[in-house]
Amino acid sequence: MFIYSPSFLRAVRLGTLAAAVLGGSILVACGDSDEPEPEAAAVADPEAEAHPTVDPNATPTPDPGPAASSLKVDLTEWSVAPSKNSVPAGVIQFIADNTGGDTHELVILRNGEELAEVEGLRSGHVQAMRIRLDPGEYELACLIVETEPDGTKEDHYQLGMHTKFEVE
Ligand SMILES: [Cu+2]
Repeated sequence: MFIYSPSFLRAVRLGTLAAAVLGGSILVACGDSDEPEPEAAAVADPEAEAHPTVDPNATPTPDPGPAASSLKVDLTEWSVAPSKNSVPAGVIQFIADNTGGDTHELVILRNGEELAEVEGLRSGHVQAMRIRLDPGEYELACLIVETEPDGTKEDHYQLGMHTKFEVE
């Protein structure tokens, strides 16, 4: 005799769900053998595995992996002064250090396009960001434009907050 009970139904549903999840896992595992397993990904830099060649239009990811090089970028009125003017391609850590009195930002640009930024960095604050960059010519800049009480604009870029930066 068939026993029809809520607990039996639950068991059936769970069984179906388990099968669906298992099916999904198999599909993923077979989809691309180059993809690291989720467990290994957190340790083994999934971006490096998945994208061995650097995309020139790469956008920053939550974790691009450990930085191959690191530099400090001093932001003040009115200059952007990196501790190095060139670094090797790869994951680069930029440590934005606002030593000025105003709020500044550090924007990484290539051909006028914004790739990444540390925004709204207040006086005395330090914030790091990592991004994977291809070889090429970049620009580090602060793009803040303030409007003074008398209506005049204070354009940080125009006042000198930009510099060339090379990735080799
Ligand atoms: Cu600024």
